[in-house]
Amino acid sequence: MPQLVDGKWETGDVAASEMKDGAFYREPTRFHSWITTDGSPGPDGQSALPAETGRYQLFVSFLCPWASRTLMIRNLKGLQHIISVSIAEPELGENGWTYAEPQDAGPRVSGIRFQHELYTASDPHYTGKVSVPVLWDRKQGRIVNNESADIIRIFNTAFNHLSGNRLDFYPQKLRPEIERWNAPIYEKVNNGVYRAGFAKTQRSYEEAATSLFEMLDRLEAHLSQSRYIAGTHFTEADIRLFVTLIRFDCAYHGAFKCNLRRLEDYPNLSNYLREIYQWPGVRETARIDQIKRGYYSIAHINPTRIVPMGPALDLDRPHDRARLDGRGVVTL
Ligand SMILES: N[C@@H](CCC(=O)N[C@@H](CS)C(=O)NCC(=O)O)C(=O)O
Repeated sequence: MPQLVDGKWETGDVAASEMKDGAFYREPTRFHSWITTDGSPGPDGQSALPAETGRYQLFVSFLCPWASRTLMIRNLKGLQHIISVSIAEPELGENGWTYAEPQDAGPRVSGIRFQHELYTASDPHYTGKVSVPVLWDRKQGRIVNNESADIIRIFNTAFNHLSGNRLDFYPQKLRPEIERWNAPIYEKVNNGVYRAGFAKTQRSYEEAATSLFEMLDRLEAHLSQSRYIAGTHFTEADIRLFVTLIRFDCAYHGAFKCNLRRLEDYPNLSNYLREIYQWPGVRETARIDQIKRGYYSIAHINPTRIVPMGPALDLDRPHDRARLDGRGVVTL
C-alpha cells in the first residue's frame, strides 16, 4: 500500500513494513489524544480536548471494520448531530483513501480530497500508514485520535452531557469479562481475517485461517448459552465482533479465502449477527455494497477487481436470540 514518508505521499509497496516472512503484522496507530467532558486528562492520563457540539469530525470508509466500530457507536450513542462524518470512496487507490468531493474540515484546512492531507496537516513530517478512521478536530485542524479502540471509548462517555445518552458500552463491572474476550477476538477474528487475506505464504495463510475458525467455533459455543459476548448485556465486545461478522460472507469468505465455513453455517453466530444488524441505527453503518466494492478492489488479492454478485443474504429474516436472557445495554 502507498503511505506517507516524511510528509510526502509515496506510491508503490512502501508499507512493506507490515509484512514479515510472508505474514501480515498491523502497524500501531500514532495519534492518541482524548476528548473528555471538560478537557481534563483521559483515563490513562492522555492529553484531552473538551467535548463540544460540531467541533469534531470522523473520516471513515464503509469498507473498514475499524471505522465501522466508530460509526456504530456514534449512532447507538445518538451523536449524529454532535459529530459530523465524511465518507471516503470504498476503494483504496494509488492516492489512498479518497473523497469524491472536497470535504469541509474546518477553518484551518482547505477542502480535503485525500485522507493523507489530514495526516500532513497534523504532522508535516509524518511517516507511516494513512488509515481510517480518523477523529479530527475542526477547530485546531489536526487529528485527535486515529485508533478505533480509543474512539469508541471516547464516544461512550465524553459527550453524554450534550447528547443526554447514558448508555454504557464499557461498564465498570463488566470490564474484566470484556477484556478477556476482546484480546482473542482481535487477534484471531478482527485481525485474523486480514492475516489470512494478506498472507504471502501458504503457511502463514493456514495458520491464520486455522486460528480464525477455531475461534469462531469457540464463539459459536459461547453464544449458544450467552445472549451477548459479556453475558446478558450488550457491550463494546459485541460491537467489535459484529463489524467482522457482517463482512464475513460477503467479503472475507471470498476475497480473503476464509472459506472453511460460511458465517451462515453457524446457527448461533448468524442469529446473533442478525439481531444486532436489525437494531435501529446499525444497518446504516454496514453497507454491504460498499464493503464488497472495497475488498474486491484490492488489486494484489483480486487483480481483475471484479466484484462478485453474491452471496444472496437475507439479514432481515427473524433471529432466535430472544430464547436467551438479554437485558440490552447498561445505563449509567
Ligand atoms: N488500528 C487501527 C487500524 C485502522 C486500519 O488499519 N484501517 C485500514 C482500513 S480497514 C486502513 O486505513 N488501511 C490503509 C492502508 O493500509 O494503507 C484502528 O483500529 O483504527
